Amino acid sequence: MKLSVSGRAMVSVAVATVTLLATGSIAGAAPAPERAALAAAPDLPVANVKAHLAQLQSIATANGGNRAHGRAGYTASLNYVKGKLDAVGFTTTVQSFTSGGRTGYNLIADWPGGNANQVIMAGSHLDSVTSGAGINDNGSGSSAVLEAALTVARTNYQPTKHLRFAWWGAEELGLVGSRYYVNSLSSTNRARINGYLNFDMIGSPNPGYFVYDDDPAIEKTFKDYFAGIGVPTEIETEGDGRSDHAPFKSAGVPVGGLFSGASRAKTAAQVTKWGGTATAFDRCYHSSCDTTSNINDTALDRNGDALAYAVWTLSS
Ligand code: DTR
Ligand code: ZN
Ligand code: ZN
Repeated sequence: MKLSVSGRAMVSVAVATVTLLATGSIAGAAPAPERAALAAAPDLPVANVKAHLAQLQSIATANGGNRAHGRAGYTASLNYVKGKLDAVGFTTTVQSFTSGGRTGYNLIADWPGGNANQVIMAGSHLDSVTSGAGINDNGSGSSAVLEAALTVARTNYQPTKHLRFAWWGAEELGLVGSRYYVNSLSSTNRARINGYLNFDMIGSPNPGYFVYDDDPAIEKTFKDYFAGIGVPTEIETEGDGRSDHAPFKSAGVPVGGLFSGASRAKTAAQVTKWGGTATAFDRCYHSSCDTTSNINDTALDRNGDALAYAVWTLSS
């Protein structure tokens, strides 16, 4: 399937400078509760997120059973997401790269407006492994980020900062797409990014609620949200370097994100905390059974709403 844009694509990133605080924290990040007062984030309709997952499942089923880098299922997934965003006023850019002898694509979507010198990004990888549809890994993150972007448009949210959303290619080959994007930014454009929020596996069937402990302000924003709904969280400890926030962190961009668990087993203490069973958080990790039946709706709902809360709070 052809991309709905020419294969040749450039990243167009606004040009200005921004100074990150010495601590690397988000410039001007007030304590989350105050910011939350400024930006009442809307609820992200989980039914809409699940509808995107159903589309990604159909795409995988129609394209050899996967949505992997360099395959028709990935291109169809990108065209689905891009079509939704183009229809509601986002400025989209498709960035191409090669990996493993195949062409890969990142999709970048800018919401017009906001201070170009202070960019808040939310992203997720759109590719699956070759063995399956990749609905939890990572249709869950991609669909929640898409629904957050569509909610920005639907509510005509006009934040102080500039909002940019991204769907990465070839994460499963080693964070290839996100690293290509970061390395393609000028130092000026990179410094403009106040924060990057990553969402990779947020609907695991036996879920845990893990918050990345990288940037303190971003971490606190997520923890405030979950405290507000009475859901305990833990620090994400297995992910350093294991998802698309890593290239941003290496470049000095404040990062954060959410994770509901992969092949590791939930401990007895975590079962007491979160329910579920003392088995893998996601027994279908990188397997053919990672389909639409491999999703916990409550985890998808809670993490999607936390995503929206963080985007609204950190961009207000
Ligand atoms: N590397 C991711 C899955 C993954 C494993 N541990 C973490 C921690 C934080 C985010 C993601 C992950 C993948 O297979 O796509
Ligand atoms: Zn994976
Ligand atoms: Zn993943």
